[in-house]
Amino acid sequence: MIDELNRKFGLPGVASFAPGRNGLPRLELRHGSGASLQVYLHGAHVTSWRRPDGREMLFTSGQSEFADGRPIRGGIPVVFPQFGDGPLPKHGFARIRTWRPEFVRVAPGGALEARLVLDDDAGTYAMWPHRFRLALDVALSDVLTVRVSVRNAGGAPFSFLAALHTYFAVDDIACATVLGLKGLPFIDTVGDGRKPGTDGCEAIAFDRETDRVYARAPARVALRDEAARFTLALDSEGMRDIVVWNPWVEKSKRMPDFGDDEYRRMVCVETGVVAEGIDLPPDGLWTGATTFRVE
Ligand code: TA6
Repeated sequence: MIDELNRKFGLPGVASFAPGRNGLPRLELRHGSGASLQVYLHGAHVTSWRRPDGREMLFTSGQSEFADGRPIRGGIPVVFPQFGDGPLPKHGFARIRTWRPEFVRVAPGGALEARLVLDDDAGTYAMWPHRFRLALDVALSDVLTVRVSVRNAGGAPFSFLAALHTYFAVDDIACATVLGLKGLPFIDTVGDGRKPGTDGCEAIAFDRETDRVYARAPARVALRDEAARFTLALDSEGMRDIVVWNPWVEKSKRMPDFGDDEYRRMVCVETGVVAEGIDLPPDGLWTGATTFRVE
């Protein structure tokens, strides 16, 4: 399978497939700037994004499973068509299905681009009786852009939620903050609650379990890692909501695919449509994208 994938999609020196964890096929992109990216066909799951100097910007748990039917813990989980708990598997089924590559190419400006797609099948239709085509597009240069596209391939409208549930690697959560959400209303979803709140601070700091949904958030937010001395800007289009999450101590202990102390080295800043569903008519198309830029 790997040989066939490389025959069809490999680009010598810049793009190749290789067996990843547990032999799952993984596309590896290597940009001339020194930046690199790894994305599994399982879930179209980006598990590594290294900036040009080689620093890994994403967190993936050392205890993550890499198995059929199970989500990878970390990287950029693709959430669709459900966010959180509900009648479908948590955060939907897109992240636990095997996607297939549609293209790998070098864009005119030199960025490395790849598209993975997922169509409905008997398994998804049994859970969610709609025809769809999902596409995940990555574009790697000295920045990373990730785009999710949803097409309604059926004859009836449907409503969905979607997100990039991105886990960022930080040197120490005690020195990490999220900027750009000052004073904006959010829903605190820690535990079973859904408590409205606002935070008048310039930056969200982390000293407890944090799980906030900001509906209608700004298109730009940023993650500051004071210990590693970088600011990572997230610029989105079509992704109208932001979720900020760190499981902290007790929830980390309850997650079998997450180390008890790994909360100290990660924070999720998620971009998507998670508060209100997107209604898509037959043949309708929705796209949302986020560009990640280290400053
Ligand atoms: O986005 C935050 C959240 O909904 C948290 O409540 C937590 O459950 C997290 O997602 C991880 O969910 P997962 O299903 O990947 O364990």
